[in-house]
Amino acid sequence: MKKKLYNVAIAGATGVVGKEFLKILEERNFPVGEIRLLASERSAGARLEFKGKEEPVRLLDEETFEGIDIGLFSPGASVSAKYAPKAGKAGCIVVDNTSQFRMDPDVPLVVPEVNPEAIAGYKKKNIIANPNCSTIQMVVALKPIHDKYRIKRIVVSTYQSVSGAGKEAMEELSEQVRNLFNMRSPEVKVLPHQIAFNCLPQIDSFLENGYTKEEMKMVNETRKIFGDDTVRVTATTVRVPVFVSHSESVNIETEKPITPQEVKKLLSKAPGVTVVDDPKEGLYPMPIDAAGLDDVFVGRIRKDESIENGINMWIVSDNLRKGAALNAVQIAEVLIKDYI
Ligand code: NAP
Ligand code: 3JM
Repeated sequence: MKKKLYNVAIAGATGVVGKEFLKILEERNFPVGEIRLLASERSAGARLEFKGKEEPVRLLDEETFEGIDIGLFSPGASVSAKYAPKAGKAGCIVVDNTSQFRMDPDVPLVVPEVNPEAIAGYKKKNIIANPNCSTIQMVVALKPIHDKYRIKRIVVSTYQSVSGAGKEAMEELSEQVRNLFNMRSPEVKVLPHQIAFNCLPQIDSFLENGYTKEEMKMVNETRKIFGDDTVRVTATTVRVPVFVSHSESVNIETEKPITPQEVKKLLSKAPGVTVVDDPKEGLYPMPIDAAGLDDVFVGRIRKDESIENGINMWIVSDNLRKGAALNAVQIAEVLIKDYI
């Protein structure tokens, strides 16, 4: 029997997430029929390689999504707001990477290792939301612990790479480093302050409550994905001068007694997780090792000695892969296997 092929559109194809989509569809041999690459007028007419062939980039503005089965979207929140519903109405199932629809009660927010069953809810709008990169890697590591010990509270601090802010932020870090080594003053264009040799405790904009939008994404998305509003979450999100992979220091308090040994055992069997935890040998997850890989890496698993049932851990993952494009392609894989 001939394998069924699916027509796929990538909105934001020329971005860092968009290019990762192309790589991952090819690597995982996703059954693509037509591939339609979409971006703004800045890139319309450019070409990108897919499966050894040069494919043209078209203007998203004129797109009707007629004949497209799956839309992988990462063109920014306001652009998704405009085009994802249009695509959905035309019968294209959109997996959207922006924050636009994540908290919409009619849109499922999915991490396939954690809540694959939620995908069934896509039919209302034909849109499925991909969570924020920092949320994804944290919930992949915490879900097995929550299921067994019930997590009451999560305190997370992130160390997020510049690729999370797109291609221009990556160029900004390179340029600032070059300028500083050449005795020139670094230029600040995309990120709120100099990022070279610095840390910025601001990702996305500030809200009335003193938190950033990125921090509140971690709070609200975690609860929606766990389907549990009683989990208390508090976050501090920080941009660091790393190109790819986000790191997180995560502290959890559980209802049931828990030990680091139990957590290590549980996580070494967990889907999508690799435990790297041998401090005597200097082994723990680091962004340079996780970049380009699929798993969520967990180490520094130890008891929080300040409370009764507490654990500290260090979670690292490639934000462009599991944190964005890979998670979305995994959702599309479940869609074609179980739904369409
Ligand atoms: P990027 O490298 O700056 O790329 C942005 C992409 O969007 C480019 O392809 C750009 O096309 C396209 N674009 C921008 N404005 C557009 C418009 N008006 N119409 C059509 N296309 C437009 O950014 P990125 O890192 O790939 O991230 C893109 C978006 O994905 C983010 O804004 C965010 O919402 C989301 N994101 C999600 C996650 C996640 O799910 N975890 C992680 C990172 C990012 P041109 O080449 O024409 O400029
Ligand atoms: C990651 O256009 C925008 O406002 C996009 C900002 C953005 C987001 C977001 O809010 O969609 C940049 C980088 C994200 C995200 O994953 O939440």
